[in-house]
Amino acid sequence: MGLFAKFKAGLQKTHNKLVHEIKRIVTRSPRLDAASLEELEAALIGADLGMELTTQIIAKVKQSFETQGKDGGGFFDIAAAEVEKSFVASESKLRHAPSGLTVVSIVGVNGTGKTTTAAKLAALVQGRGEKAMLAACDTFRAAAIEQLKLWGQRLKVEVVAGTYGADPAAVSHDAVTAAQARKANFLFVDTAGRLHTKHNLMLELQKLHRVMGKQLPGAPHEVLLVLDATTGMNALNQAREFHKSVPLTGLVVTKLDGTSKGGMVVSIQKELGLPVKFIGLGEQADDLQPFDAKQFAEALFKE
Ligand SMILES: Nc1nc2c(ncn2[C@@H]2O[C@H](COP(=O)(O)OP(=O)(O)OP(=O)(O)O)[C@@H](O)[C@H]2O)c(=O)[nH]1
Ligand SMILES: [Mg+2]
Repeated sequence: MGLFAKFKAGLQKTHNKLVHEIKRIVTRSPRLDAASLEELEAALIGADLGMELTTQIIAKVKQSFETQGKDGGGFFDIAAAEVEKSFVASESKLRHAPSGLTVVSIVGVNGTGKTTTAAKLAALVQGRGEKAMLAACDTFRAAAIEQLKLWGQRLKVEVVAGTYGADPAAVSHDAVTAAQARKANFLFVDTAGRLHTKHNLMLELQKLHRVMGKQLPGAPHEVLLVLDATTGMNALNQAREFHKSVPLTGLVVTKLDGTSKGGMVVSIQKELGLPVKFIGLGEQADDLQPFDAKQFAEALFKE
């Protein structure tokens, strides 16, 4: 499947809902009057595109209809262009250490898709011909270590693990040592799920990062917060709080295939000023895709 087809399939729910509603509104009313513009606005907000961007799209649509007359296709083109433009032109690629090992820490609340994302990222990097390793730093949740090891076996990626109850910082220390010894290009660190409101757990995460930073200056080079798209704008609060405790370098939004509110990707990066680096469009190893504003915008609106 090509990249656009992947985006399209993963964003199907959001796309269907948006396009269905917009078509209904546009074909029903003979002129694009105030009431139908209001309905269009509601449809965009319903997909979590956010107030600011929605207002912008509606203004552009109004302007275009006033100058060029009514045209249903026009709406989708305008909306896609505005969505694409709204993404901060920041680097959406995975950061690279200037030389040697790059350490990527994967953080977030419980169940958002951290472990799966760590594994998928390892697969992605390996697919580019680079060597990846995984660190099982969730020593807390039952079966977390086995879960990552299983991914490791499946992907043929080495996993460095400790025992349950071990200090995650100690495991990360061992993992960095092992990854350096094996001349790995990337080490993906799977951390335990934690609520942003649990102070002691946030301190634990700070310690984990501090220990790696002492061992390898600059590490972790990338701190990715994994957000579950199906939790909608709750994710925003999680992101703000995590960012206060451990400076984030980017976002991963997972489970977009399970929501019709995929517009949250747009509003959340706008609110936080952090780049969305990857999006999760399914449960398989190749369902994690590097974010691409153009493909994303077109998958939402184009047929
Ligand atoms: N549909 C779908 N499911 C996903 C995606 N990403 C992860 N999942 C599923 O979400 C569930 C939780 O994923 P995990 O990777 O275990 O989540 P986690 O954040 O590591 O969970 P904890 O370690 O318990 O905090 C699993 O069943 C994954 O298969 C995605 O993009 N789409
Ligand atoms: Mg996990």
